[in-house]
Amino acid sequence: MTNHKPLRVGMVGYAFMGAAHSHAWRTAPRFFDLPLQPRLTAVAGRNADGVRAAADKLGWESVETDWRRLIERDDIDLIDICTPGDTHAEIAIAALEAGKHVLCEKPLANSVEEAERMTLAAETAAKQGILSMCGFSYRRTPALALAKRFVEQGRLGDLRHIRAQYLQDWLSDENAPMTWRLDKAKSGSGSLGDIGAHSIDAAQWVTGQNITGVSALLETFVPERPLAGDLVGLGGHGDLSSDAPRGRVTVDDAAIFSARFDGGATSAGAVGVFEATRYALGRKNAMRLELNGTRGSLAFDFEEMNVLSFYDAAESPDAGFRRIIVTEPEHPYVGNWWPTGHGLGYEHGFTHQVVDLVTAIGEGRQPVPSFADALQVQRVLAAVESSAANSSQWQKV
Ligand code: SOE
Repeated sequence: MTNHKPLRVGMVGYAFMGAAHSHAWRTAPRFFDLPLQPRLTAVAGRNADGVRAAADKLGWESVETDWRRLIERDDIDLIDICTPGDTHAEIAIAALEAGKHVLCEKPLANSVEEAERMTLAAETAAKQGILSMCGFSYRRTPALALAKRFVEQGRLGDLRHIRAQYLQDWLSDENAPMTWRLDKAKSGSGSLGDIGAHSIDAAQWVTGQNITGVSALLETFVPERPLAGDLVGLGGHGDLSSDAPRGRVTVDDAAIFSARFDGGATSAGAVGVFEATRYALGRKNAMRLELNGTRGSLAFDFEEMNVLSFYDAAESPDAGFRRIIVTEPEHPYVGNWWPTGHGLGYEHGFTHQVVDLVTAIGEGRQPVPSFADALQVQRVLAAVESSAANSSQWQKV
């Protein structure tokens, strides 16, 4: 039974991530027993009409047109940051210093410097019981959480290869219009930080190993795109007329890098290959991870998110990969939803993220991933950019 002591949330931003987080705040206490009862107290956005409409649609009790008001209000306990990366540091640090818990969308920031300041503020606030987490939601996909369980149980043995791809295709059309995700000042980077960050966090978390160095290349295939209003969403089709004003793309369209891992607490470090792109025509949200160890292999593809493929070297070689449908009650998170075989979706990762965050806050312990965990991802992102800018030279993290 969920405790009725409220956890009053103030969310900044109400686009794609705002909608996903709102769903999670509403749904978590209805399927999981939580130590605190989330309340959708206020949502903030600069456009008064837009934020009012979002509050009505997404279920928020009140609205603000300045995020600073959320931080001033004494009826808000937690700030949920669902904005582009250029505002994460200012909002998170102000919230933590005002004694508000923080959930911040990924990537943590647009630079290592910002991420370091955020992590320092988080560690200082934690001493006063003010807690924070970064929203790498794929950790809460049951199949990836099961993959981590398999690694921890030693079912793969020592890891040799870590292979991560994140493939989308919403920029394949060269006339797809500009969005904030293509403007370095807003987004910090392109495919690398937007989707590559998920692969980096997932690979490090599932394996328990951190990346220690990379060799990378970045590519921008389409340097200019039609300006089509203040598009914040994904994809869409721009003005096809050739004389439509066009804006410069200032981020990577694709990121490719090799990596060494530190071996974690177990073994010699694994080697990794990463790829993130928005031009893999036909791949819609193929966040993939494959691990090859000395006793077995695991493979996951978010486009079949309820499945985990497992190869056990102890079985006969012709046994092939086992296709595990990750919907058994003993699988992570699944027991709180539907009978076996009835799959989950993208939104469940956000609900599980709220469950884990609220439970940690209720129990007074550090939620994961912490800002420090997200800072490690930020360091990898910076190393990839540095390597790519220096003829793909090896770059330590
Ligand atoms: C766009 O690439 C995007 O919405 C990412 O920003 C999200 O983090 C990812 O979960 C889905 O794709």
